[in-house]
Amino acid sequence: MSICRVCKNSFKEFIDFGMMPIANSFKSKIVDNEEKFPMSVGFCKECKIVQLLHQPDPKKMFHENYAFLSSTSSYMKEHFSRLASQVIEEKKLNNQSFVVEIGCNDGILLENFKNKKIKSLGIEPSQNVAKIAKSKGINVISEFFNENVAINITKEFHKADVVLSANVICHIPEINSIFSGIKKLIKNDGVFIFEEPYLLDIITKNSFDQIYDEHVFLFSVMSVSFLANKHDLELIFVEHQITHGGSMRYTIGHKNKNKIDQSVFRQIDLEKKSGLHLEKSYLNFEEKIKTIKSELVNLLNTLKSKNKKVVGYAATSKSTTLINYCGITSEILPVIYDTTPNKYNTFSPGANIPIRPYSEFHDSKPDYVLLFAWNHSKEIMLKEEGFMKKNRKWITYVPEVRIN
Ligand code: JHZ
Ligand code: SAH
Ligand code: ZN
Repeated sequence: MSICRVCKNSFKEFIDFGMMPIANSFKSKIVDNEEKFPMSVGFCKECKIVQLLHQPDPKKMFHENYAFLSSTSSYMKEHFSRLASQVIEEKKLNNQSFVVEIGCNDGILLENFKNKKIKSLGIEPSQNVAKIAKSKGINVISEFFNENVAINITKEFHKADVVLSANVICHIPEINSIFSGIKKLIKNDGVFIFEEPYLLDIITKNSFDQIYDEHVFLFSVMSVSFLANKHDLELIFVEHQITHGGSMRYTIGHKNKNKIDQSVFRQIDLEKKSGLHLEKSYLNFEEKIKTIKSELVNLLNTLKSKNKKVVGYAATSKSTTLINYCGITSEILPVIYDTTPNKYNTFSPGANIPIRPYSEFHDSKPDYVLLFAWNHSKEIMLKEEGFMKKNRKWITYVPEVRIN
């Protein structure tokens, strides 16, 4: 039994993935005794949140050498540009307004506000990516956001019209401090808009590789609504997104200041119909995860015995869960190609699979390509259409193991 980070009730795990390395610890050389941490997940019946039982210290994950750069996906650039335009229009933002983003990474979202001369501030603890955002002329504080940081922002600047965050809030264990900080940071009519991988998509697509050390929570509309209420805030609007394999965008305001949109009630109904509030749904999820593992391992072993060349495409954070949970070694998968320069010539966390520059991918002439960035499959399959036609096949494992 563990204690829920949100509501302090006790909850138990439904799946144990075993010991895992830090998901984004791409290493310049193979190290003996790589540090590993237990990774198991549980469901809290009280507040309906799904969470990791243990998470490594955030300073071990987010630092001056953080491997993930937001701007590597052209689709995500368009997505965040659309989000900015939508917020500017709906909240009628102008050069008197103030926007704060929690976890701005390389500035992929805030650059859109900067271009429109709207005052903004990013909070980004990983100094290397914060530096890239700063080089774009964006104002960034390199700290971990929490309630104290929120209070300091209101003192040094002022309250915010809009606080934004994407793929960050589910990374932060001190979740109550985040929400009490938001309560203090937004103006009376201000809003907090954030988006995260959506639990219902993860369960229906069996995308268990969304579970890794950084993702301490898997949110649903039910659990976010509970969290908001606990902090005298209110979830007023939700909107599904196709990004990262299915995400939810949540809009939160001060309590009793806004009308709650039907989308919130509708989505909670759907979550209940899908059993997200029931423990047995998670036990069912566990069974499906085990099936995917055994099918993928069998497939890779069969291809190896037939001397087929299989390579990995995109050294995602998610791949660390898949590779280590399935016990995939560099003998089965000799290389992963990736477009991020700071991942070139490194070794994958745990399994030590070499990561090579994407520019070498086509020359490698694989028979099969295991797609780790399945969430960007539309963008990637379009880009590789011509290359893959030549008697090559993709291997995907979401929502099930398939050869296409
Ligand atoms: P991608 C990260 O997850 C970590 P990851 C984090 N925890 C999170 O929640 C999401 O982002 C937001 C490569 N790639 O976006 C580049 C190609 O090689 O699925 C990157 O290394 N070719 C914050 O890491 C990796 O994929 C391509 O054409 O699972 C990015 O993976 C494309 C599009 C990507 O995020
Ligand atoms: N918003 C971007 C970045 C996601 S990566 C996108 O959607 O692509 C997650 C980011 O959250 C990392 O850059 C990490 O450094 C940052 N982060 C982690 N904990 C944080 C915290 N407590 N406060 C602010 N940012 C945090
Ligand atoms: Zn709880």
